[in-house]
Amino acid sequence: MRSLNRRAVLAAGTLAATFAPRAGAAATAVAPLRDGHASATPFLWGAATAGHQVEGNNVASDIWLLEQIKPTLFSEPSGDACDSFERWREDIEIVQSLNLNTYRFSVEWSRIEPAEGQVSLSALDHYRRMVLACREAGLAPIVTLSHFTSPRWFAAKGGWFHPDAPTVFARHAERVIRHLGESVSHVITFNEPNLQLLGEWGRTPDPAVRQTMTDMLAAAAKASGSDRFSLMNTGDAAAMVAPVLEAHRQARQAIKGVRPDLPVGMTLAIPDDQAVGPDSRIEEKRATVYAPFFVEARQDDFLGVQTYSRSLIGAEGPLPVPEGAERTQMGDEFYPQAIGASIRYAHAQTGRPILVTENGLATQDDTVRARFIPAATAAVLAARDEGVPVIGYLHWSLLDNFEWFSGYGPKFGLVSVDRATFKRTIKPSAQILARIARSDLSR
Ligand code: IFM
Repeated sequence: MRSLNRRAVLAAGTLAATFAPRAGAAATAVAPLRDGHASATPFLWGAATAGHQVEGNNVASDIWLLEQIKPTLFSEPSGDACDSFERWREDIEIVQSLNLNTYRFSVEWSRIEPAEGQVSLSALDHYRRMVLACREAGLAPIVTLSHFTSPRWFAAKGGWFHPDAPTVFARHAERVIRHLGESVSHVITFNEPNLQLLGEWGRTPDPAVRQTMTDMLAAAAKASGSDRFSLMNTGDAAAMVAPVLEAHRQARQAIKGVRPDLPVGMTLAIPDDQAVGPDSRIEEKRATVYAPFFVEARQDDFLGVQTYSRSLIGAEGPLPVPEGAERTQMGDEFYPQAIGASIRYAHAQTGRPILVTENGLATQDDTVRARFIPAATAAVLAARDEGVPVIGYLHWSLLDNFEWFSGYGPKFGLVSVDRATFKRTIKPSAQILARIARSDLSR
């Protein structure tokens, strides 16, 4: 079970800006997004990472424990990841060198609050330095508060199912924004809170994976001296929607209390769903997987859309990737134009400005990424030209990083990372994105 595909595990049913000027310039205030329209600020061209996937040694987090415990569904532990907790300045310099104006990263709650109520000012200072360094480099820093991981103590209390979870998360959100200050460009409360619903919809769980998941969580609970261990996108997916949306609401309110001008949103995993045949179950899927989140997103400043491929939906549910189609390392169909349809759909459903917070593919062959990027960005810009308020495109990912259950096998990065030395090497496909960004920003 070396390379467990994240989607396969999810399907098992148990896991369940403002643009600041270039270098040296002072940070500017964030222009508010006007109702339903993108602000007049430049298009956000960027790359994204998440703390647990790049920082390394995120030892107080829930997922770190699951990687270590027996049995585990993780093919390997995250370990040092890309050593970005130390090398973040280099990462920011790379983003800047690629003509991009935005860096999306996440703050790790378990570093900021490793034990309940014990706040690490040193960790908060670390992330504040990152935000300020982005601004100094002319980058808009987009901060994600919850990118799957939570502190281990939070999971051991029942995670998002604990009645206090929304309040506790909102307190964390307020603390982060107070400390990171005026330079944050946009805040994402939750990354893909609909991922488990998406993975499970219309699929029959693999009983062996389901059993290992149950055993892994039981072992983690025991190791934590608890009778429960619950994290984002595990357990009863439908039951988790309400508490997570309540946490989002409370966090948004807390953030606005500190910075009323700061754009707040969440991100959703949205493939380009395509109906096949007259009895396609596509609307049923949409009602289950996206609709509750869209309702809430209508109150947000923007919606983050994360698209990797298309999904064909027939009368029985999801259909396999068409025979003979080119596939990525994750088994998805190579289908870069998908992002155009998901942007239009998400905007039509919410009326909100859309930020492409993730888009990309896993491939060992960078020439495939070099074909993907022009086609995907062309689809985004075509939607923008049609009048869809798309405010940016952030490629996933800046670095070849830790791909959850699949470990270090899948290569999503614009930049490769030597696993022994952490040396970063910019791939040719990154220069293609750099050229596209420069040409668009200089129009
Ligand atoms: O690596 C993940 C990321 O953490 C969330 N969105 C999908 C990416 C690729 O699977």
